[in-house]
Amino acid sequence: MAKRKLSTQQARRLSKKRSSIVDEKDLASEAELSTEKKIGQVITNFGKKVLIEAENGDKYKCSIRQHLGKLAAGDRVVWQQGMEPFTGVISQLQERKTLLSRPGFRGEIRMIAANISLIGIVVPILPGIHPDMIDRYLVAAEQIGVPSVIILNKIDLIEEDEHWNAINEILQPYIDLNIKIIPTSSYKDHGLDDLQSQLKDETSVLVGASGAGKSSLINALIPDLGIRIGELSEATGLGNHTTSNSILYRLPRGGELIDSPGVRQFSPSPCSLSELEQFYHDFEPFLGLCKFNNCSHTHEPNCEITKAIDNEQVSAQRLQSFHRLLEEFTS
Ligand SMILES: Nc1nc2c(ncn2[C@@H]2O[C@H](COP(=O)(O)OP(=O)(O)OP(=O)(O)O)[C@@H](O)[C@H]2O)c(=O)[nH]1
Ligand SMILES: [Mg+2]
Ligand SMILES: [Zn+2]
Repeated sequence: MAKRKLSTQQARRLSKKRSSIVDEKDLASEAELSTEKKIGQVITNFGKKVLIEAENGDKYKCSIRQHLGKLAAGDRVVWQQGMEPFTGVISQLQERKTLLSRPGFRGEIRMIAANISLIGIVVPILPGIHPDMIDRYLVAAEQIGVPSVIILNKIDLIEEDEHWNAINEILQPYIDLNIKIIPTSSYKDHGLDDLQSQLKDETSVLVGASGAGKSSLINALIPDLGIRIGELSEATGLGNHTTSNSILYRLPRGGELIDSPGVRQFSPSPCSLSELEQFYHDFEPFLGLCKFNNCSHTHEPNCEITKAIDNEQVSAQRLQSFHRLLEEFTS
């Protein structure tokens, strides 16, 4: 049977029916899309659709042409408006400058944020600082060539000077690596100005364990965010407590900030021993000096890295995290 052309009314009725279905085959037909191609930015993912922000600031729920694969918060795209209000179809992904991702349970790649220029590792005082987690994010940041800062959060929970001493001791290797540490508390409005100036004009992502206080920091940085989260959850049908998908926000003083879901354990992409060594900059002065050129810095004789630890030139904790990563990558 020959294909019949639909009347506008029929097409509209059909598109209403289709709006609950999200497969590529159910995308609005070409005739229902505006021919004008526009630029937009992915705000968040939900189901198989994404919420994008158009250049004028309006948000659109968009389907994605299948050949594009998945999109991440921060991606820049070309899209066309659909017939239904505030809907559209993404037809093109613009070049991704950077992508932070992590391996998922089944070995698939889970995208965290795209086009980022800074990673904010949120480390809470309570339940405690986990240097291994910091090192894992530092490695991931090195892998994609993006600088990091450490956001020492919930400092309202520090009561005694001794507690500060213990914290400083844990953080000393990062101070020595010239990584900026920003103490913050969204409860006590502490360090937020400093954080805001670090994030200004960057596209940053906040990462860290679940409950580290990432979303609370974003709430504190963006005064009318409560309202915007309401708008977002209305548009996506998602709740707004534990973060389940990365979401991009615009900072009032400039810059884009991506909130990401907390993880129990973060893993960078697996890499070789010699690559991993390069990401530990505190090992740098000693690399290539061990007796064996494939020295894993564990049991080998004449290992310059273990000597450096004995001489307190490198922290033992850093070598431990290095070994744990190496073991994970090779098992
Ligand atoms: N004491 C203290 N508690 C805080 C602070 N910021 C957040 N919290 C608490 O920490 C808990 C987790 O905060 P969230 O902001 O939801 O943490 P998150 O990192 O976004 O967590 P996920 O979305 O699960 O990754 C909440 O109970 C907050 O009330 C702070 O500055 N000080
Ligand atoms: Mg959150
Ligand atoms: Zn060695």
